[in-house]
Amino acid sequence: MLRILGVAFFALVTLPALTSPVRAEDGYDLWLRYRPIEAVAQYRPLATVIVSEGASPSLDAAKAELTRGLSGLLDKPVSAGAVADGAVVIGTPLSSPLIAGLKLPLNTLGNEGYLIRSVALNGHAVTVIAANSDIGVLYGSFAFLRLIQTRQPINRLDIASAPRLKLRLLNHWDNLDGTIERGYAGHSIFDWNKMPDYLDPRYTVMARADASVGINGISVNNVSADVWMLSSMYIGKLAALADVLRPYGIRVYVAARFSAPIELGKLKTADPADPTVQAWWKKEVDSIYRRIPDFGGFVVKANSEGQPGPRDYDRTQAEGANVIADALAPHGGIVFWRAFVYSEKDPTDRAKQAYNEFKPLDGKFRDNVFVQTKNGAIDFQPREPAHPMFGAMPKTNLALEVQITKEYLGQTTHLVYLPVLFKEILDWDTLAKGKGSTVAKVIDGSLEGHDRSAMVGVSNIGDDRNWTGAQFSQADWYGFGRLAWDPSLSADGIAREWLGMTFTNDPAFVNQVVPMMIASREAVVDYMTPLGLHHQFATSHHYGPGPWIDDLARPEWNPVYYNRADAKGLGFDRTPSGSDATAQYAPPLAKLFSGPDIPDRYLLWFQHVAWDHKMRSGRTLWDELVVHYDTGIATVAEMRKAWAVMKPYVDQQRWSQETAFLAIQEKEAQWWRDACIAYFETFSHMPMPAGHAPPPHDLAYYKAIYFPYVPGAAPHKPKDPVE
Ligand code: GCV
Repeated sequence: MLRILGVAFFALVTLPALTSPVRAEDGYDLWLRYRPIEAVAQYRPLATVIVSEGASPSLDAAKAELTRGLSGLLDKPVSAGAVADGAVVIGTPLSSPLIAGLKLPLNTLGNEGYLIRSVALNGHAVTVIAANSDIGVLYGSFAFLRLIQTRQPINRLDIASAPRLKLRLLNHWDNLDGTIERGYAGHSIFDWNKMPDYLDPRYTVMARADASVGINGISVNNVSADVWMLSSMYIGKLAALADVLRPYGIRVYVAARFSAPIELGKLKTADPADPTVQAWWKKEVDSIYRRIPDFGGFVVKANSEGQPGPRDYDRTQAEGANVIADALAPHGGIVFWRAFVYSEKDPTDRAKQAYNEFKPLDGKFRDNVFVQTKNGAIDFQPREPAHPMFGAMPKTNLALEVQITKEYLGQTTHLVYLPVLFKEILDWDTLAKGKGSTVAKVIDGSLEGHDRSAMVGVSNIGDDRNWTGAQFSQADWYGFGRLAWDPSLSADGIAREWLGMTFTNDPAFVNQVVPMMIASREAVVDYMTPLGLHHQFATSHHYGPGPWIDDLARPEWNPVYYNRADAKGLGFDRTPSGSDATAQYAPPLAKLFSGPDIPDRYLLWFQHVAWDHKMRSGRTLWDELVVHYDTGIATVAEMRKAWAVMKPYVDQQRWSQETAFLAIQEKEAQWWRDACIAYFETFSHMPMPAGHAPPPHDLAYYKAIYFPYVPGAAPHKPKDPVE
């Protein structure tokens, strides 16, 4: 057994207990593959027939999923029928007299929870999947299938589950022309040109996958929004899409452009205090609800990266959000107002700007507004301390926004299992109301007694055959949904489930691949931005390293702004002697981050540290930095080895693709390390620590690396080509 960073990789492999060769797969079926299980004989008597009284689109979806799933898993047709031994009886007390007669304790499950219980019914041993709503039944059906997919016993079940967060949303950053901002899995899945007349069957498959993990809303377009999305033409298309998603409990939302009253409404202003603007939003919203009665609401990116917003009229973020919220409120709609706001004019440390702008507005937002806050104060970096707004806005509904697409984490080919990152943030203790004031408790509403709760993930879905560009990126979509349902789940447990459903439950496989997935997150931190470094990415597309970049229009777009490398040392001084961003955290954290006890992982985020500073390990900062870069590469090398011996357990197609991707990851980890060291050594002037090789090329070589086209970046004119 190999150990890296305390993570065990099992090199001992037993051959899989397969009766037939592993069938080629392309990943299209995601974690809903429903391939026959090994022990069909044990499970078949426990799922013989599906009993469903009443009918509704969601109940029909549940029935269809159980039919598909059970028939596949048990390798025999399982269809609808009457109560018998082994029946799976689904429904609500309202739709099913059988369920009503059982008088099940459903009162704590809310509108989306479910109960799965083994009971006796009319003298037969059956499993009931019961809920207060049809969508709860659908969620329960997926959960029941998951039990079989992960080979759990199903003979004595008593499971009750309800989501801890009420709104669990994906934000698709899809442009209406089919490109995706920060999309690494092909083009947009939404084929707007053919809607509303043609609705690609993939929308239904996506809805099934979303529902299987409890995602209950999607916003369909890029937050840097195209105003056309609000036009009557596109709302008509959206209404057709909403009809497809509705049975799966998924509401549609739209990213709205703040200046829509001008561009679409032909008004002279979008000033939220202007009565004509208020009337315009009301009219627009009313007309949307006439066509989509359960429309979810809007996501708004305002006064951020060139987007229009209330500041253009000297109004606050709250005034901007509220005008839209007021239009939505009569219909039960929501505004997700993004806190990702930083100004091209404000010289304040970018990490402080959102807090500075939003904190004074605490209590000023309408109740149907969420302030949608990224996990960290900069921008979806491999590691960030939690955003200081969590815990600091007690009178505001805060939604956590994480990025499922891997803009800053190697994009398509790097295996980085994101639930580890998501958990780090959910479990982060803000200390806002004493110990245990975690981000999870902030966003589930329990810390401050809010009724509303939400978590949002920037989608990684595209029209690639395998949906997410890489097999392992499916785990990030899956894990996001599972954590939004229950933030207390472990990243390890989610990985086990997902691997079992997506590949095989063979312990020799799962026990080998789980540690590899868990280690992958720290690996990317190590080889890209160790010890609290951040935003060291190449310009615009963020693919590859660029720590030397210093010539972009805005200071905070330049990596040098964040690394602050100089002759003395490295890191951004955010202590009271620097930008004082530490003061935005609860006092004990502010003290920790400003002082000598700061954890290594956040060191260079908060402090400017001398090159020869003695670290906890006894090494100098310089040596420690190099060791981290090399540890990152070594971890990827171990991941490659671990995956290589998994060949017997995985079909050729998926195994080979991941094998190639891991090789790319290792090569690029090396590139990251070499380029960063080549740059930082021009300041440290220190020798490489013993046993660590210098970069094979000089800095000019790394600076010259240039990619004219990278997926996910905005269209642009590249530099002239070189021969
Ligand atoms: C949609 C980062 C990304 C942008 C993105 C922005 C945001 O800056 O690089 O592509 O824009 O975040 O979250 O609004």
